[in-house]
Amino acid sequence: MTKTEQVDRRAAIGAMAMLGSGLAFAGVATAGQPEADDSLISIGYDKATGEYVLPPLPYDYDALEPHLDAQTMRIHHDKHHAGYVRGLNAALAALAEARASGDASLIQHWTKKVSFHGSGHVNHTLFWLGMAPPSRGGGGEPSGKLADAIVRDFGGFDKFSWQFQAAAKSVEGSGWGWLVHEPISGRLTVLQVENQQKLLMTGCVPLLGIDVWEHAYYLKYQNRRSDYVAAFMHVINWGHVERLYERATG
Ligand code: MN3
Repeated sequence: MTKTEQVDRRAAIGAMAMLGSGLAFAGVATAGQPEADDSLISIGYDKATGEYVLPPLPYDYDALEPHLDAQTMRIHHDKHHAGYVRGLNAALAALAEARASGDASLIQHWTKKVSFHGSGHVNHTLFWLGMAPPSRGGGGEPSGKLADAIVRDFGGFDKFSWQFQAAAKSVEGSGWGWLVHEPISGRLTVLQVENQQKLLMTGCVPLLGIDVWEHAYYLKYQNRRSDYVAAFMHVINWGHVERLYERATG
């Protein structure tokens, strides 16, 4: 890797941290192997090679059945998420070349690609970690500080659940529903993100996201996005979301 590429990577990491929240994609001991306590977010980057990497699914492809089917999980993780990782690494290399060439339109093109693929990588990494099979703690309701904050900011878990699902169901086109921590006010809020990153509020820390691109549900649910969103609620890994919240609020 050239020095320029290294600088670009650092810049991109910084940009993703702002965009995505202060998530540091660092601290990977071995590609694909989560470190003990930091399995939350640090598994998408390999410091040794300086490349972003596809983190392994933290459970089997069929572990979220019947809510999320194995075929969808396999294609979504192995093909779609892998495509974002590949796209991000490629876009950063192309961006370095564009900068060296001084071609402003190419720089603009590849900068947008870094934002899109980089956000796709962050989103999917958090998406997998935000779910767990019911036999391993998926579903139910949060506890602790996060539960208190949900009562404070939404009026109760049921009201949060309704708002989160309503937001996810009504994203226009492809996108995400996110529960985020807004650090200026210290409040929780729900955002609708289009594509991978549009309509995100800068600085917000993503805690829980549901992918509502059709590739996330169409094989099993076809046009019934509402049913998919309702099913997702049964596999939320609230323990993971609570850890992200505690980290964000220190
Ligand atoms: Mn997806």
